[in-house]
Order: sequence, then C-alpha cells, then structure tokens
Amino acid sequence: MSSPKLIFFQFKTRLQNPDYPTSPNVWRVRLALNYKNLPFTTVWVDGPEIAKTCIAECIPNLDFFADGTPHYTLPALIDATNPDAPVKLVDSKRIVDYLEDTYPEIDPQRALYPPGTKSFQALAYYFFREAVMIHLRPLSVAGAAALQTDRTCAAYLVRHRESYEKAQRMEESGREKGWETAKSALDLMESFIAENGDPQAPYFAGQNITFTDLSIAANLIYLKLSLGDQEFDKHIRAHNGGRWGRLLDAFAKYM
Ligand SMILES: N[C@@H](CCC(=O)N[C@@H](CS)C(=O)NCC(=O)O)C(=O)O
Repeated sequence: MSSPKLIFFQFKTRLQNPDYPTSPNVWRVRLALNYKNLPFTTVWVDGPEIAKTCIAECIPNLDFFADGTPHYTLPALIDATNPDAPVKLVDSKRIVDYLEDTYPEIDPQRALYPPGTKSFQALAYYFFREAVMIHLRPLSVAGAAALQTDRTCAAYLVRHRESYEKAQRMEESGREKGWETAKSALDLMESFIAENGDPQAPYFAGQNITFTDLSIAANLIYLKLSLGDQEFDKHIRAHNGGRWGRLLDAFAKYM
C-alpha cells in the first residue's frame, strides 16, 4: 500500500507554541492520527473561514442550520492516498472510525475497537458527552473563548451564547453544583470500569487503549486548556484515585 496522504483541517487558536486546538472534536482526531502513527499535513483554519475552506475543498457539511443552510465544521480530513478518489470526511468519530478501518493496527492489542466492542464504545462515547461534558460546558466556555483567535472569538461567543450567559450568571455555588454533577458522572464511569474486575487497570477495556480512552483524553485536554491547570487539577486530576490525571498523562505523547 502506498503511504497515506492525509490532510487534517484543525481549528486555529491563539495557542501557537505548541500549536494546540481547543476543540475536543479536533483533539479526538489528532490523538488518533498520532496514536496510529499516521503521517499527516495540517491546514489551520480560522473560525470564520470554516465554511469557505470546506466549500473550496468539496468537504461535506456536517448538518444543516435551522434555516436550511449547510453547517460546516471541523475537524475535517481528506485522505488523498488515492488521488483519483480522495475521501473527504467530517465528524470526529466518523473520521477516527474511518482511519481505524482503513489503516488497521497490525498488533491486535493496539486496536481502537477490539472485536465486539463497537456498540459498547459508542455507548461510552455518548455517556461521557451527555453525562459529564454537558455539565462542564458553562464552566469551560469563557476560558475556551479566550483562547480563540481575535477573528474567531466573537463568533465563538455567539455560537456558545447560552453556555456563556449561564456561566456569567453562575454564582460560585452554581459552579460547585456543575462540578458535583460532573464528578458524580465520573464516579459512575469509574464504577463501569470496575465491572471489568480490575479497578486498577488504566484503561476502559483493561490494559490496552481503545477509542473510549482516546475520546475521553481529548475531552480532558480540552478541559485542561480551557479551565486552566489549577481548576483542572483541583477537580479532575486526582478524582477517582487519579484515574483521569493518569489517562491524560498517558496521551501526552500523542498530542
Ligand atoms: N460532531 C462533530 C461536531 C463538530 C463541531 O461542532 N465542530 C466545531 C468545533 S468543536 C465547529 O467546527 N464549529 C464551527 C461552527 O459551528 O461554525 C464532531 O465530532 O466533529
């Protein structure tokens, strides 16, 4: 097989050194590419340029706005390995699934989807987003907005207006409530992991990294960047016996 020619469209931010995006969705793909050791080139896209860039590259829209206009998003990926039939994808999970299908790991211990785990992992993906991240969004949105480029910042606040306004209205007690709810969901996640019979195992499926770990790590990176080290360390790093801090550290080499 000829070596892959992958073009990865990442969300540009203020963080230039190192060049970090602040979107968990972009991180999900970036961690997957690096974990799988797939070479890629990056196109950095500023927020207001997303639609223009995708249209120019014939990258499909993710969905539609309420008024029927197409909604273009990042991350996006072009696999130009076969120049006659380039594959153009959006949606972080769909992109990771495509990479895993197209460039499978030779070592079965490195498979992101060990046989029979796809549906369970889809459930875990849904749970983490809907039970954990949703309660932290108002807490992280102001920090994430401050990391966007000048051109993106205003649009970012419009897009996340509801979360941002909620954050501004939140008293300290409201933030604590958000943390409490999110941490209860993390406790549940921890109890699911314990079902494997080895609560000390580092990863969701035991000793080997799977998609679920990679996806949670992408969210943890986003939270650490947008909340700042102090708040992240106070609430998440040591929670559940340090599981989340260790998971983040395990993925540092794939950032
Ligand atoms: N489900 C999609 C969500 C993609 C998404 O919402 N991307 C955001 C960045 S985190 C975006 O491009 N927003 C720009 C916009 O909505 O205009 C995924 O997982 O990739």
